This record gives sequence, C-alpha cells and structure tokens, in this order.
Amino acid sequence: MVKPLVSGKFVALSGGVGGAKLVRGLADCLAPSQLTVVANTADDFDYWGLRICPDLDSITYALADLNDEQRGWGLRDESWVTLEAMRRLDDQQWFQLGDRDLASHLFRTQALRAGQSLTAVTRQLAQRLGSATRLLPMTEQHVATRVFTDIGELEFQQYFVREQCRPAVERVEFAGIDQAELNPEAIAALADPALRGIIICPSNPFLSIDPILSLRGCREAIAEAGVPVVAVSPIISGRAVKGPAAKMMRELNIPSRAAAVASYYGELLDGFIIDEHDNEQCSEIVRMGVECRAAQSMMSDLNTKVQLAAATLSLIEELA
Ligand code: FO1
Repeated sequence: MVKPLVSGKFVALSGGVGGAKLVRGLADCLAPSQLTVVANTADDFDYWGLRICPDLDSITYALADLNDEQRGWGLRDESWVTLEAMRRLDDQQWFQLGDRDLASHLFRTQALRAGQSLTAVTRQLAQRLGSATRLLPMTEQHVATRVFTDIGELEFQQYFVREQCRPAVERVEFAGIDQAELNPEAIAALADPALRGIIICPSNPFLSIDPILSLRGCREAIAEAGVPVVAVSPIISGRAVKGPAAKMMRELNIPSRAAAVASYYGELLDGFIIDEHDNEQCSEIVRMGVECRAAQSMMSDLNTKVQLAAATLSLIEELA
C-alpha cells in the first residue's frame, strides 16, 4: 500500500459481495488503523450445526486476498470433498460449504461455544488469515433477516441461495433487531474524534445495509458523528452488479436506478457515488441535497476497487 491517501479514521458499513470489494479497495488507500468495517450479520445462520457468517467471511477473505473472485463468496482453490460426502448421506445440501471454508466455520463455532464473542473470534480469524483491518460484526446478538415473498416467509439463505432470489419480495424483517445492540466497538469508532467520514458500501440496501441502520441508536450515532456520509450506488444502469437489489426494488415499487437508492437512504447521506453510465442522474441527486460524483463503479480488479475507494474518500474530503 502506498502512503495513506487521506488522514483520519473512517467507518465503512458493508455486506455482501459488492461491499467486500469496496472494503478491499479502501484497505489499499488507508492504513489498517484508519479503517473500521461494520458488517451485516443478519445473513448469519446455522448449517451443519455450525454458525455461518457469510458477510464477515466475504470481507475477511477479500481483505486477505483469499477470496474466489468468480464465485464471489468463499475461498479460492477450494475443494468440495466434505460436501460430496454430506450429499451421499443427504442429497438436500443446497448451501455449498467448501473444505477450506469449513475450517472457518469450525473455528468460529468452537470459539463461540467456548464463550468467545463474535467480535473476538472475527478478529482472530482475520489476523490468522492475514488481514489487519478492523472488522466488526454489527452486533453480538443474533439478528435474522426474514424475507416475505409470494411463496411465503423465507429465511435469508433459503431466499438467497435455495430459491436463488426468484420469489417476489413483499417485505423484509429483521428478527431479533429490537433486542440487538450496535457493537460497542462500532459505537466507539463512530464517536472517535479522529473520525473523518462514514462510507456506505455498494451493498444491497434492503438486505445488507438496512439491518445495520435498523440497530437501535445506529442512525443517531451516525448523525452525532458529524462527519460526511457517502454511499456508493449498488445499482449501475438500472441493474445490480450481483444479487437481487434491482429486482427487489422493482418488487418493492422503487425505481431500480441509482438516484432511487440515494433517495432511499434519504437524509442520512451527504454524498453519493454513481457509475459513469448513470452520469445523467447526478443533477437529480444534487437536487435532493446530496453531493454526487460519477466514477467507474464496476470493480473488476484490484485497481478499479482502489480507484472507486479513492473517489469515495476524495468526495468525503470535499464535503468535510
Ligand atoms: N451463495 C450461493 O449463492 N450459494 C452457495 O452455496 C453459497 C454458499 C456460501 C457458503 C459460505 C459463505 O460465506 C457464503 C456462501 N454463499 C453462497 C454466499 C452467501 O449466501 C451470500 O454471500 C450472503 O449471505 C449475501 O451476501
């Protein structure tokens, strides 16, 4: 990494594959001490008796350059021997756990059962896999996204993986959200006098960012931080780069376009980064009172991840 692009500290809210890519880019623009990532944990669930934390793992693997860029999740150079053995015993295995990925879930489940906090075991996993960036689960308590669809109520991974996001979404709920506390380390990071900006990554607003923002006190902590909040659009030319965001917007009667994401986040935002293909929406977004910049948002390699992260940080600098 070259010398840090900007001074001060930053908090990034992230979930899903798109979020992990921008976090990887930010990690090349900032020193580890400058970045705290708060990750969605409402996708977490138990499978094979193990606690699976997909968004924590996607970010951990991306930061350690161990992730599989084609698949978008899990580890590179993965093998599937255990999955095949499980399928011989029960052919209903719809969630694919690779052998190397399995070690993370075994390590985490064992640590949690021994009384470790999810924050502590997430830190250990990151350190042992080679990442120095601080990654925090949004909460220690279990929150579970429930997706209400035209084929009934589904757990998140049933909707996302088993049903491959095909059912039409009517609404999304986060079971347990009222009893959950925003991670105290995230509260401290948002109250840090050295904080210079807050980044909302190009994640699914409804499935990855809303769970974080729905935690009691989160929106207040962001507002009280008194620093620029800049989001990166997860929608490019009316489509999500990956995942169901655009399809969900249409199903939720929200226009599936970048400007609609800006208005969805509303007064939370000071700035919004859209893709160059959506440049004509900049003036509409500025009229919402949100500063807007167009940048290449398709993160196809490390360079584009770093460039988009740099564009996000420089908009924060301009707004400070
Ligand atoms: N996504 C899939 O579409 N199919 C899978 O079989 C699958 C397995 C999987 C295993 C571990 C993990 O950390 C993520 C996995 N994902 C899989 C992705 C996961 O469902 C999503 O990344 C998040 O939950 C939403 O961003």
